[in-house]
Amino acid sequence: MKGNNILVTGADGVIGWPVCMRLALKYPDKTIIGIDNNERRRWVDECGSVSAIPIVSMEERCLAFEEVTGQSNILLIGDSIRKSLLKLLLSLRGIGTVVGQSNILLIGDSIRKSLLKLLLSLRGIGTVVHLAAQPSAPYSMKYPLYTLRNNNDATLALIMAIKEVNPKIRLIETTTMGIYGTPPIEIEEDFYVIPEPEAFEFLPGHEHRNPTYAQRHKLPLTPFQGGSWYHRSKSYDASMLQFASFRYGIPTVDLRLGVVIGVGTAETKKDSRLATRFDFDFNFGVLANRFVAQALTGYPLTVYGEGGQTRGYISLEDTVQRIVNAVELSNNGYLPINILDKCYSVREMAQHVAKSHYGTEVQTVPNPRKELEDHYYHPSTSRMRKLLGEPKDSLDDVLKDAFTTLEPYKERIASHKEAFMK
Ligand code: USQ
Repeated sequence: MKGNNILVTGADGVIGWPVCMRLALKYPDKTIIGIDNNERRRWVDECGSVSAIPIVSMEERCLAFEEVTGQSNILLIGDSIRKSLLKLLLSLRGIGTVVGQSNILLIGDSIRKSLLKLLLSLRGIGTVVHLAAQPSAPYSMKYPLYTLRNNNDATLALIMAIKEVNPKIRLIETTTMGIYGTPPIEIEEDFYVIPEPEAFEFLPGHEHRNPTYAQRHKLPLTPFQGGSWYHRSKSYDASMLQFASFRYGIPTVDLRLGVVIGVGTAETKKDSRLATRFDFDFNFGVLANRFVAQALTGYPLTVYGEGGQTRGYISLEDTVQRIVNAVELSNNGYLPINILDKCYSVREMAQHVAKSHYGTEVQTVPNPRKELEDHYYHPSTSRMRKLLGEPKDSLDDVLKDAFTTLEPYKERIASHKEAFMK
């Protein structure tokens, strides 16, 4: 792997924290620098919910990781340290006037970019794993501007910082399968080749039969069919990544994640202080996770509308491993990879969960989202399987593990069950 250390953005997130730990264990000689603005904790709190599994602060996580593994190569930078870095930056740049500490974070993108540049250069970073985002579709429909600014500004600031510091820094971002929407065609991980019109076969010339014809008529597979502002923000990110890779030569991997489910990974289970969050509320809980939390508290599973909405699912454990494996890829240009294992409709997922937990009721609720409720969904995963390995966890493994792990937190979930539908 080129470069030295690894920067992980969104290091306090469901996926970010276990990714930091696995990278730290895999690369004991590298420092894993995780940054996070702690917003996920605030969003869920604002929605009147909590993580079903209690989580400790970023600082405590770091200390616990060191205590449990004997390794001290994770450096987590939360808001307060970010402020310190900004102050450092302001002094390095000889800025004369600072209007009070609380104003520092309100300064716009150029400072954010400068801060990132400082971080990238001072710490000798060779790879950036960009996971930071506001990831909820329903929350994004309430706060579109916030979501776009939060997600797209950060990605652009990161791209420009990399371009200016060292365009050889590898950039890995998790976007989403949702950028494709639910198209009535196979979702390839590659470019879409415009089919040759049959009629042309009979025309003189046949230039279109030359291989360059096919190359010229390849289009990126329409990444603009997402069904929420969140999904759209990731389409814009994918477009920026592709452009930046082409324009500045940044080696980029775009991991298009399906719905990530489950309660933890090998590392999060080593100690309760290493746990990652588990959300079940209307905005931040994802389908299977919500269903497990609902089943445990005797709340009927909430199938929206006809329940034919089909998505690709993958366990948190398998997701973390695919992201960590992506660090070793050696692509030069822009490489999109679909990350999911199997597809299920909402109805099928409800049946699986109900079967795993005796006595669970399934109810149909009017769909609070605008989406197709019965549709074709066939994503390709061959590139993931070839380059990043086969996922290992079955849906039954994930559900069983979730039921066992969450059992002690039933009361905690039950005391927030109004958050299931608001
Ligand atoms: N759904 C229900 N009942 C519920 C919750 C959801 O029927 O109680 C339905 C939704 O309407 C949707 C499907 O289940 O049709 C999946 O919903 P979700 O909340 O699990 O997933 P989604 O909103 O698509 O977003 C999640 C993550 C997002 C990630 C995305 C991958 O929040 O960050 O990018 O999954 S994907 O779905 O492939 O786009």
